Amino acid sequence: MASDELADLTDRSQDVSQPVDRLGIDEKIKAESDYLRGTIDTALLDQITDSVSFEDGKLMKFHGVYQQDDRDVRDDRRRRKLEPDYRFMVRVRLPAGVCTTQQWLTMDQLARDHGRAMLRLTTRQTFQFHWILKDKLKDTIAGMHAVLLDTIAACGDDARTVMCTANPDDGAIHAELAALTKAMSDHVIPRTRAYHEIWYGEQRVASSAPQEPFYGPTYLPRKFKIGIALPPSNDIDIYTQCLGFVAIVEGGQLSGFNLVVGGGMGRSDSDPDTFARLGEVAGYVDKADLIAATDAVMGIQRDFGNRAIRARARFKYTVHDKGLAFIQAEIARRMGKALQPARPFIFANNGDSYGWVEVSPGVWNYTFFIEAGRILNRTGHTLLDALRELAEVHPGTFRLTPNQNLTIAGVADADKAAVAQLFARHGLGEANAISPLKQLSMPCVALPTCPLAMAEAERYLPELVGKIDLRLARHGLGELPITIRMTGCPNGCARPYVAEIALTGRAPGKYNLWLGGSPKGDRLALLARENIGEAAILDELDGLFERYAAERQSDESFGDFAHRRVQA
Ligand code: SRM
Ligand code: SF4
Repeated sequence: MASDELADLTDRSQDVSQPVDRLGIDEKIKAESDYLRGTIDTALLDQITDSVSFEDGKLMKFHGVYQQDDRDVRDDRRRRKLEPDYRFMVRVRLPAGVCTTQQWLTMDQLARDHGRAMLRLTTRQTFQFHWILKDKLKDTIAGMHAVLLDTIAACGDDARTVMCTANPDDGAIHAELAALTKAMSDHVIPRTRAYHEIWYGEQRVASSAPQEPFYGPTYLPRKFKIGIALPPSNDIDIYTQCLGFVAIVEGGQLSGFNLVVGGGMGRSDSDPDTFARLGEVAGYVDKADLIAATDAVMGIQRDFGNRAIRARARFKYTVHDKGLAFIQAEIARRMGKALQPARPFIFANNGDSYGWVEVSPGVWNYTFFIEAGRILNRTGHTLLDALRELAEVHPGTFRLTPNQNLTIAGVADADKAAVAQLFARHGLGEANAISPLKQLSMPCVALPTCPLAMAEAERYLPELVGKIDLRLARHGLGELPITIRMTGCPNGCARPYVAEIALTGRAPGKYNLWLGGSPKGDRLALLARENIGEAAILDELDGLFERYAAERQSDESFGDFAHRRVQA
């Protein structure tokens, strides 16, 4: 790297504690990428391998594309001296999880054409396609462009697709928030034309304008996550976002937002310097200042985030290391005005509102449980087909929820029965007729596609939930709502560390057991047992259920009780 480029890397940094010779490899790759172009264009044409180079793989994340391989066949292929079964995961940018029916139909078709006829709804309200072959990537991405969807910054060291409460009672406020969420998402994505050149085949045009006026050549130190919550719903788990906005509604109107800064889940079992952290309320801004506040906070992370140690590069560590007072002062300096005192708000829970909810007179939303967010046809339950059929006639929209479920939004009174009949015809009439524990269960993807998975999650949690339900029933607790989340590794993609019961993968069949998050998502769970298998998990929970049934204080949630017990 030339010395002037190295100087450029620190141009934006006012933090003198980051000498240039200690910058991580990712900083070098970004700086040398020609604003995210790398050699992706030629790598896509290379027919010798189904993979791309390490550097292009890193850069493709900024384009919403991850190189993976089928881990179920990895060992067999290695034995047969074959290269891994390389595939790509493509993640869509879908602000607020709002999807038109036209967009849904396109997603459906692309999944059928290139993604083994399945879609995955994620914990951040978007679609993932798995199993895409390298030579189908352009078709997939150009295909969604036709309905104004893209994958820009769905991953990478930039601001991800922005989340928003999916299914509040007030349809008008949701419409305003969803529009603000979309505007914010469009504002925070990279400006480089690399995406348009690589995926849409546009010609590069010479320009003297800066390619990345905000981000600069090295983007952010790490990914950055933003979400807007509309109380009393905390479905987006605002305390786990890098930057959260709590919508404040006064006199029936949206007035502004409380800022919550510095949350994050990712941690490593082997590195005690990494930890899950809850965001802190920093103050209030009027709604007109939403984008200015976002720029200020992202600017702080761009300039002060740790670019030398990637494991400490998330914004939560910047907030932790610098302190809230410093962050508040920097926001004020960058915005040219101080944050106002935070306004009161109350969260009720972090789950979804299942079933029918009337959002304005005569207009309804229907939210239903989707196991692990996986949309496909199974024998007797043809979910993919059902949603295509519905998308062909539904005049409203579909909304992806932060709990991997789906809301059919904007159903007229007169159409409710037809929607119910359609679901019944596809074997989905009883989608929500499941235990409260199952309704509040959420696994990450894990095996076989996630390269970081150490244990199963999506393929195992449903079975385990069934066994836990039997234990609950034994103690007369079958109707108890408890959030339970499972991840295949400690990274926390299902936001486990705020769940009442959480299991994070350590090794095949082995998990750490965390207990005592709150049903509102505002408290971290505590590590109760390490590296245990199913029998020990069930024993531990069974004992706790027994004590809860006998000793709980009135109205005490299971999470509150478990927190008391583990702390004691
Ligand atoms: Fe995640 C990485 C899947 C939400 C923390 N996450 C990954 C990768 C891309 C693995 C990789 O780096 O190669 C996983 C792809 C698996 C696959 O085969 O699809 C993956 N993360 C997911 C999804 C699909 C889980 C799901 O079941 O829905 C979620 C996609 C969200 C989206 O639409 O953008 C997903 N990931 C999250 C969340 C939850 C959230 O953001 O609300 C977290 C915890 C919050 C946070 O960021 O602190 C999360 N993912 C991580 C981390 C740990 C980051 C850290 O701070 O250390 C990694 C690993 C990394 O980035 O190095 C990771
Ligand atoms: Fe993969 Fe770990 Fe995220 Fe699960 S938590 S999807 S195993 S990175």
